[in-house]
Amino acid sequence: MTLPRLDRSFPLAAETIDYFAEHGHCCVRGLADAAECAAYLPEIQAGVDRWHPTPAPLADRDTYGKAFLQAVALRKIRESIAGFTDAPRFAEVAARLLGVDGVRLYHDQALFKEAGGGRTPWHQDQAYWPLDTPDTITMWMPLLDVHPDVGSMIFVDGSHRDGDVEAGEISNASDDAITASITERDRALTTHGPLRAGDATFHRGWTSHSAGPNPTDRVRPVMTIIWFADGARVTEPTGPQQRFDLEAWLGGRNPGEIADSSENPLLWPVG
Ligand SMILES: O=C(O)CCC(=O)C(=O)O
Repeated sequence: MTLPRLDRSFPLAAETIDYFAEHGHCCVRGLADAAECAAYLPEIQAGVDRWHPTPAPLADRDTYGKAFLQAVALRKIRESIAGFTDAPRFAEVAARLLGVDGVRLYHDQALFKEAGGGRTPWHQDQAYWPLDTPDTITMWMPLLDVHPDVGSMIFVDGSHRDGDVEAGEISNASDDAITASITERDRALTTHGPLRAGDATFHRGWTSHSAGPNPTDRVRPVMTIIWFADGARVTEPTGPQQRFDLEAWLGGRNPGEIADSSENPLLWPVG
């Protein structure tokens, strides 16, 4: 089967760019259409099945494990998925939201919240990333319509400006730390509500976020892509989680070097 090419440029509204700059997150409706999502879903599902051939019962998992099945680097284990992850349409939107000339891929990952799956604890993604730039961004796109009882992510408005609130990796502890920082800083929360297949939210690496549980009997299949601004350098890892990311995602580049290995292709502008 020929998969759709996702290279058509998307008309991003100036208000969306302004909203993102102010809040550290935004919603872009209709970035892909239902047919495009339907074409890639079986490929991405196959990637998830490859990572999780026999998932443990939800009751036997910790909070993070209950939140979703996580399947990383899908474009590497299934070539067809590169058509989605490397799509110029998505990378151009990422670059325009960040206000940078170019973006490189950090990695892709599917996050399938299973029927009965738990809530996603509050966390900051960039705590994991040994990069010297705050110009990092994640696209979060459901491949099927999201049920209203599940909804999309919940963001702490403006939290990208706080930088690292030292909540650490995603866990009950990060949930507690960010809950406390929301109260201390008197921050407002925003969710963009239920999304259609192909709508997407974008958030900066330091934007604190969480997601509700899945009380329905249907999986919430979401694909994510993470990019960073071209020109960023690798930093000394601050702990085991960043050491893991340094080895996994930066193609052998060392602290102090530009993060420009072949593992981190320039996806916008298109060469
Ligand atoms: O899908 C979720 O429940 C959470 C996703 C998330 O934390 C992320 O994409 O950074």
